[in-house]
Amino acid sequence: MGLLASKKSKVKQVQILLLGLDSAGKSTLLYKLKFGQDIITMPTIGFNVEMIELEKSFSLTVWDVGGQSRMRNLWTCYCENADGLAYVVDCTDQRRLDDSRREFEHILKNEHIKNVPVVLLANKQDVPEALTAMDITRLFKVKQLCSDRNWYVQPCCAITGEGLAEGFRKLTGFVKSHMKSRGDTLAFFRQV
Ligand code: G3D
Ligand code: MG
Repeated sequence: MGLLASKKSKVKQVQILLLGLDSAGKSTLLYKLKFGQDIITMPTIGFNVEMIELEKSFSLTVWDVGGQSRMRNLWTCYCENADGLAYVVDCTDQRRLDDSRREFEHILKNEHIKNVPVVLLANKQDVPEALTAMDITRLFKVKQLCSDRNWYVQPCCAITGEGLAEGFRKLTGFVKSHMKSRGDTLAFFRQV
């Protein structure tokens, strides 16, 4: 530990919960962000976790939790240490839009993520008939549901990567100010 500490580099690590219905594009998005590559995804059983560094000295640990209906009960187990929530919406899946909205509303009620900032990722914008970020803001009643926290709706395409870094930067900014307002910044420093 002493040897490690002597490197004197401090990286702030924050935990980001990546949720959304199955097939919304969570895993595609995570690996596009991590490796800049399209990967062929399989339905996520359990979770994927990756560290992403969009800024030096600020590292995001992103938890991509499976979104199938039988997995959704487990989402709450990941809430306890979450500093930010990224919620992915498949903007082409109008049939399940209400399911997605309901799950979103439900997870926001979790006491562990009370006031925790949220970015909704309005995914699959490459598809011509996709709902827009404005549509999602309205249909998900985001202003109302997220009135107790910072929020933003980011249009994106996990296949091309468009909008992903912007969305996660926005979330990072929110997380920083949330941590500052809680006055516990130092507790989140880890020496590496
Ligand atoms: P999940 O992790 O949320 O369950 P996946 O979702 O990342 O496994 O993606 C589910 C499917 O949606 C995949 O297609 C993936 O290629 C596709 N997808 C993800 N993001 C986008 C996007 O931005 N645009 C388009 N057009 N498709 C996307 P398959 O065919 O492998 O099921
Ligand atoms: Mg997945």
